Amino acid sequence: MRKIIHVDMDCFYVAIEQRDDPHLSNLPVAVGGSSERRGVIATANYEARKYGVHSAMPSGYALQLCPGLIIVKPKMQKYKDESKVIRRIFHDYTDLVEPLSLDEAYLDTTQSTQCYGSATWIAQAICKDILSKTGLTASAGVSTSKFLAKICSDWNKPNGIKVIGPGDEIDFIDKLPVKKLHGVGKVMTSKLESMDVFTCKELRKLELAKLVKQFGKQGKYLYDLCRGVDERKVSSDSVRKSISVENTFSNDIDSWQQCESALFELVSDLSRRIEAADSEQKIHKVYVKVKLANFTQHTAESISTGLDLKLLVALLKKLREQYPSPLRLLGVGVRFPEPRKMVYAKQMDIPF
Ligand code: DCP
Ligand code: MG
Repeated sequence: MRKIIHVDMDCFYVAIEQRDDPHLSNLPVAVGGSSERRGVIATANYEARKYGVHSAMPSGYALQLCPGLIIVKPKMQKYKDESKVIRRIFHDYTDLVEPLSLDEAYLDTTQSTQCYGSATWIAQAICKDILSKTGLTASAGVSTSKFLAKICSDWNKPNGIKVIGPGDEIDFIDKLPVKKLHGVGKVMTSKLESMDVFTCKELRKLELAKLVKQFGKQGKYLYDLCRGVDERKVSSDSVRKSISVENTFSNDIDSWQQCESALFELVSDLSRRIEAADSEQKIHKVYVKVKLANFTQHTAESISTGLDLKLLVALLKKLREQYPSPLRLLGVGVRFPEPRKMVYAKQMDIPF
């Protein structure tokens, strides 16, 4: 039995801006690019969310929805510094910390002895430490797997904790709407609903073969999650060989416009993942990966020291020209150089 905690800061960028500028309190605030420069919203506080403003929305549209919205320019270095403080707090409770972005991480506290080994108390202590060291609130989910811990951290947001202990998983999953499962977007939700599947309990009635036929690899993932099966470990690898993100489409995509906008979305995800890894390692290569409707997989890569969007578009174009059939999956990633092996002095002929 594992004890997994998922911690996620509340309205992270905006909360920092509001903490640092009292003029912003009680107002609808977002952090993002300016509407004149076709910027997008990075995040918005709850006052602004009431108007429908959300992450990744064009700032111009956000202002139409919420005319009083104050849009503050992002100050990434400040957010990174806060993120470091939060990570240090996580490491006070366990070495097994897997950051997902600047403001969220999984923690495996199965072996932790702090707070008498209670994951619930550890989660409470972490939120308390975060508040006292940063003045910001966090929410946490505590359960026996990553996917349940993540759903839980969202359950009582903001500034809330939810726990699903061992033995209570299936009761909770039974009532869970399928759209709450990570990776189940609008298209998949409506497909499942057309099959009369609204909750995970109903999802469990579908046979594996049927789910795989409908959704490919995602089908197996759904089959497992609605049974509470999620063996993914909390991985705190400090030396990584690569970081990548990918998306399996509910319906294969084919037009260049669809492919390009899917790539843009993935690149923005990937850049947050890289930032979250906060690694000292320098990017060495970038690559684009496609899986075609016939399940064959192809990759195009190039040497690059950064996440160069133009280059990634060119790599995607190359793959589309070579393999002009519909895409099941698109992925994008960066590779880091192999860490240099230690060379022992005795094996070398070193002059004085
Ligand atoms: N972010 C971004 N672009 C996105 C989504 C998020 O730049 N498309 C940034 C801004 C967020 C931060 O990442 O503050 C964390 O993302 P979350 O999804 O955790 O959102 P918030 O912390 O802002 O709000 P919540 O209280 O819902 O967690
Ligand atoms: Mg957050």
